Amino acid sequence: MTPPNPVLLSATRNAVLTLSLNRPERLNAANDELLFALTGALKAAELDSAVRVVVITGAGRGFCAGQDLGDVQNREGSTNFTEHLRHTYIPLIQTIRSLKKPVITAINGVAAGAGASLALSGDVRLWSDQATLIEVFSNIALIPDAGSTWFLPRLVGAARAFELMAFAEKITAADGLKLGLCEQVFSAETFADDVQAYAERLATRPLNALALTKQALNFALGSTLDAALDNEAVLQQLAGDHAEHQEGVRAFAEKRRPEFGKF
Ligand code: LHQ
Repeated sequence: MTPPNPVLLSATRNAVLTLSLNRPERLNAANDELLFALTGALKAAELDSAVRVVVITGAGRGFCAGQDLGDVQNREGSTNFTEHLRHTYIPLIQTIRSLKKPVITAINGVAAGAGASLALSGDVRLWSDQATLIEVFSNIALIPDAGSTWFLPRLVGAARAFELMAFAEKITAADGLKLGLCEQVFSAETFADDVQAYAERLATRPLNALALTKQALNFALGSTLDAALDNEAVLQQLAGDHAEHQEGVRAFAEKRRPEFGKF
């Protein structure tokens, strides 16, 4: 049975599954329940043929303020950070990065700490003009985790990433766009509708090819050029053997728009 106030809200419209972190009074700071619910919902989305694109966003004025610090304080004894990360954030970020469907992180407000890592983990990052991102960890003398040390230097370079992390600088939407932390910025007033429209547009694209594109990019980010070239050749076979490809070629010959949605 669904609890009266679930930590994660879920709604599917026109093949777009929107997962909203729902602890708005704490700016959606994450506790174990929320992290497990989000990871579980993403895994279920992979198997659900009605879902072609997943959006992760936040309820209320925040996206995610990172780990719920009250939750950490309430644990008895010293926190086992390593085990906690291995059981919660690591499977979450791995699930997003390996999901065979595009994941959009829709940053409606502040994304801080592990919430910033989550914001950066999407295949597409859409920000409201009110969104901010803060690598806030050093304010409590922790190191960036949940993938921030991997995502951020690849986007802005190691030295800029270090500076943002060392001073826990607040990055506004305008700066986020300049730095390459997001693909689009939408007005806060129309944010949910703009995100839905973007996601629906993405849902019309060839899903098998996009899943393989994501796999190829993930691989290439950690490989040599030679290895990436060869991996492309292997994955291209999987794309070319799929019915989507036949549809794309047929549509081109017939001078019509391809209908990828049926695959
Ligand atoms: C919060 C939180 C929060 C609880 C706002 N927890 N209540 C991984 C594994 C294991 C352990 C440790 O950490 C990690 C990774 C991490 O994520 S570490 C980083 C943890 N996050 C933070 O340190 C962020 C703390 N929050 C803030 O710095 C500010 O709240 C930000 C900059 C996010 C937003 O500032 P404001 O817009 O001024 O909002 P606010 O501070 O007034 O917060 C609103 C409410 O949300 C407030 O509650 P209250 O009852 O006073 O209204 C905050 O206490 C609560 N809240 N973040 N992480």
